[in-house]
Amino acid sequence: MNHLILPAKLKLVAIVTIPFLMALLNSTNGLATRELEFERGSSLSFTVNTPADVGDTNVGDAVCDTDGNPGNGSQCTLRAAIQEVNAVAGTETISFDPNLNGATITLNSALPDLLSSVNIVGPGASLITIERSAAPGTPNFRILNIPSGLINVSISGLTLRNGKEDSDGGGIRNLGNLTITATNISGNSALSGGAIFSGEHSKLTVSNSEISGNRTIGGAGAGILGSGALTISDSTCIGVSRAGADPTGAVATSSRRSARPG
Ligand SMILES: [Ca+2]
Ligand SMILES: [Ca+2]
Repeated sequence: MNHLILPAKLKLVAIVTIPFLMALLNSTNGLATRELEFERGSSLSFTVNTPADVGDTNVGDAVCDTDGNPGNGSQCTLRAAIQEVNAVAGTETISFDPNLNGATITLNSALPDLLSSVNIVGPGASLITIERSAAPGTPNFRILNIPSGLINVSISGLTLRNGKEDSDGGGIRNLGNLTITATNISGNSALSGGAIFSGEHSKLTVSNSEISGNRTIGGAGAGILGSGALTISDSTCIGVSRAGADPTGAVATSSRRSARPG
């Protein structure tokens, strides 16, 4: 390493000035970082503590609460948590109160699309189920929709069931970057991509999960139809066709994707 030989006076100026400039730089960087964090939104966390399916009463206040009364604590539903997640940028977390273990969250209408990066952390596929209601007259809708290529979503430790969609992706439609871990996706149906449809420019990673008993209504991929990057590891993926007898379409990639591997 080369050392500059400076006159004594210049050395003194350097000793005094450089730490000052470094301190100023650090301070400016810190300010810039904090401003950036504010712009991006903080990493908020919401804990679902009721299986009810009602919306937040004051969306955007960073409090997941459905009864309009902050004085009695938060009555936080999955629907309300997603509404609050969508109200801020950044990467938020939705988790589930242990008191909900064993519960089924029954949806009577489609949840809001996921519009902000979020980690949805369940306690285990056998402990929390999120399902489209099986009641007669319930409209067709999928369980989760990720319509933007700009967001990252992870889902773990949940069962997603009984989604029904007239187009692609009965359980989940992913146009972003989706990671699914230790999750069971079953009993969903769609025109194609019975459990999951993942779009051409999207990324889907599935590990330690079971995708079974999903079906298509004439299209490909009774389990998964993936057109973008697709990684499946340590998972079971079994699909059934409309006839209920053909498991060959459990995972399908589009012909366009097949023609351009990698
Ligand atoms: Ca709120
Ligand atoms: Ca409340």
